[in-house]
Amino acid sequence: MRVAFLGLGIMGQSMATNLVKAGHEVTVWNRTPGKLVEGAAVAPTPAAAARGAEVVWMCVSDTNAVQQVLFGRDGVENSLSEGMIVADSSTISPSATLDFARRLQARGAHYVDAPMTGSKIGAANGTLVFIVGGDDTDVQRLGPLFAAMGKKIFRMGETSKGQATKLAMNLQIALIFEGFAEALTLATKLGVDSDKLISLIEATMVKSGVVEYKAPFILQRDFTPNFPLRLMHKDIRLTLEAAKEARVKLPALETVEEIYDMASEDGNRDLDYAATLTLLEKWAGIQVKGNAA
Ligand code: NA7
Repeated sequence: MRVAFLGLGIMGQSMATNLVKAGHEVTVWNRTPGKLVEGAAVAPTPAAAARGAEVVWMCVSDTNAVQQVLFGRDGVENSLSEGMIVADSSTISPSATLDFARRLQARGAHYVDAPMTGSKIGAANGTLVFIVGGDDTDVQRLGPLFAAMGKKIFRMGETSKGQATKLAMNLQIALIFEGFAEALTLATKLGVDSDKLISLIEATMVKSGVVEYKAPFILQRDFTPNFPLRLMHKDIRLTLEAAKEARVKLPALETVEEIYDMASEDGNRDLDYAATLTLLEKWAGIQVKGNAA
């Protein structure tokens, strides 16, 4: 398929690469010039990338970035064509997604929200899990592209339900990780060996994919970003905004947001969100260690 891929960040770069590898005709655009994908053409603007494309796929930071890419100067809006599908893998506001979709649909284009989970490693290996909202026929048309970038798609309902679900998923990741980080901090302060604690977690109902994924990085004190703290912070804010719009109270997430505020002020924005642990360690006056460290 002829695909315009907009946004070559940590995720987008690998996703576009996998589309090329699967034989699609890809044109890429990135706000800051100079990012390339081998085998893909490069366009100077979103409008230029989208011209003649069957599908425009976005993967940019946040709601504002998607708005810019679609409706800003030289945005995708200028190159819409009847039947074109605009797919968005950024994690953004569900209510803004509905607004964007309505504006594009009024011009004959189709909109699919397809945020994903799987981090940098999933994007690189083509094993992302897509969480999708949109029309059945559109999602089916995108099938070969989903297959090139991911291992599974979950259909959550009509447009914006992918984004709504993604927020509900990241809410859990943030809280599960926070629980793990607080447990490690307390156990360390009380003299418990972290490797032994983690073995116990893995053998009991406390185990989780989040702990399994993050534990080795923490034990090696490797906080290079698989999922940067600044983006999880953004998702926490989005989730609290969506909750406010829906008149839902999320007290645990409100507290975790404060921890992310402080971890950001501490200079950890561009590290992995696992670096929130370092704040707890600082308060406790300890450092979590494992044999791998
Ligand atoms: P990154 O690595 O932070 O990349 C973000 C991308 O978004 C990058 O290409 C940025 O371009 C682009 N960006 C940021 N702001 C804008 C605006 N205003 N206009 C156009 N493009 C912009 O993020 P990830 O790849 O890890 O994640 C992307 C999304 O997937 C995000 O929503 C996650 O939560 C999930 P730059 O190179 O800075 O010019």
